[in-house]
Amino acid sequence: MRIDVVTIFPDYFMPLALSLLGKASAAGLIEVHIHDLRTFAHDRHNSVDDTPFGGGPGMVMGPQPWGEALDEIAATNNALRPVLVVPTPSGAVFDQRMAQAWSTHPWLVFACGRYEGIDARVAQHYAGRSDWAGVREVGIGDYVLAGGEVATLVMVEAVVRLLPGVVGNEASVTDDSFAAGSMAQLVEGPVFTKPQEWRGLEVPEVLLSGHHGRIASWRAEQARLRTAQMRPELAAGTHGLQH
Ligand code: 6GU
Repeated sequence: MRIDVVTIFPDYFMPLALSLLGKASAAGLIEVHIHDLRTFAHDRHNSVDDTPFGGGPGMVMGPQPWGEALDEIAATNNALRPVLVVPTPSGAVFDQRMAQAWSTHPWLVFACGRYEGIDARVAQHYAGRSDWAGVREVGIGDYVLAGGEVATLVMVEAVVRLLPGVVGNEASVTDDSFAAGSMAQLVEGPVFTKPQEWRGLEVPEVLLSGHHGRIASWRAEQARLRTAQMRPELAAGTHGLQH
């Protein structure tokens, strides 16, 4: 998978060289390119923002540098159609299903906005371009961040760990909280490792029994209990039904 990120803060993406994502890059499973939006601005101060039409607080990122940056990125590979991801708190909320859907695309381009966001014509323009595979405006939850950079890191990590060969144990991906399949819309229950007793607390005995059937039913029940307690909206089945 190829991943491009356009941002005015390229240093935000240094964590992509670490851990799971760094290993995926080193192994050639992903190819990541970070672009500084300011290199596509042409005035003396490399400005990328301006006052909003209609008035109001804050600044809006103008369409000109975005158009040039995205066109230049797309022109580097005419064989693939990129999906444009525009992180924004006003978008649909990113979830595991989106991560799974995106993990099947060969090329994701993230456009990180700052200030009050990116001129709306940018998303509109690329949604209408047949040489692009569409535009996804998405947020990561109901709170406001200073820009799309952290949200992009979240989404990249969620997508890349689903790619074949990135996580050592494939079962640890399919059994995740929210993964499609038997555990769908449940969070995972508690996990334990050695020692068997720690500060007076014992590991649940069923986990030591070696009885795989009983262990599986216990874990399923724990997942149901934990979901009811921590995520009642999931337990009620009223979450994610719009997908
Ligand atoms: Cl994608 N951007 C910003 N600025 N705030 C957010 C967000 C994105 N998702 C949740 N809050």
